[in-house]
Amino acid sequence: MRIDILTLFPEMVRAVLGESITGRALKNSLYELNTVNIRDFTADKHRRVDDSPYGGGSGMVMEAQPIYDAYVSVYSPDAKVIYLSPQGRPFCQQKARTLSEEKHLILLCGHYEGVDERVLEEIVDEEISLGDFVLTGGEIAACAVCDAVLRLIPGVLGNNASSFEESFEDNLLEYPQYTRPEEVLGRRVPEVLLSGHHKNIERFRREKSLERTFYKRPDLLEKADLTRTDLAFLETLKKNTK
Ligand code: 4FN
Repeated sequence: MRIDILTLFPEMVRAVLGESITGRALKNSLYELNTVNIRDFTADKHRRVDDSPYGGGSGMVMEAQPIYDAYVSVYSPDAKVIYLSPQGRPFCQQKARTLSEEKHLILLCGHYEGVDERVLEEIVDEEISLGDFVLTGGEIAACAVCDAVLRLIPGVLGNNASSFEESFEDNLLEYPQYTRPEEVLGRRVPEVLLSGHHKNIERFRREKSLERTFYKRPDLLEKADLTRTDLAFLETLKKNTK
């Protein structure tokens, strides 16, 4: 996969994706990352890329021309162009999955009050939002989307990648994790995890996953892959809640 990120802050994006697992994958050429500084495409002698909005009002708007020229410089016929925007569809794991199958992504990050609508109409295939809050720019959202997409690319996570993935793809929250020592601050590891009884451990973890999802994110249960045993367990939770 090739990813081009059109941004006013290329160092910010490289700093984030250059670390940890996405950084290792970049070194190992498991994907290509190209950050494009929109300012390099300004036609203005003072290197300005923003101007005041037609119709008046406060703040500045990113001009169409530098963004369009930055886009042309990285365009390929395979490219899918994504604008990170609060107006986009909320990002989700299913979207990360489908994007991980693309050959070429071009991500556009906005700043100031936003981007001249006409360049968005011309180049954007899809708008994606990270969530309902105000950001100063689209870069952090772009990095989050890249992180979610890149870890799905074969080889990026390393060996036991597929088993790691399975645990997330059933749309349940994770069960609690514990590591040595057996007692911390007077709190012991649940006995079943020390028992070596694999069937019981599996059942304990599944029930904790279901319980957490039920109490903390009941909305996720609608999308979850549930067995009849899961549904029966959820019924006992509902009864205890009443
Ligand atoms: N944000 C809201 C309403 C109006 C404006 C904003 C806002 C950065 C260029 C967009 C924000 C949130 C999630 C990109 C927010 C995202 C952005 C994102 C983003 C500067 C213009 C702006 C009602 C959502 C609170 C600023 C709501 N995911 N404007 O944040 O780019 O991707």
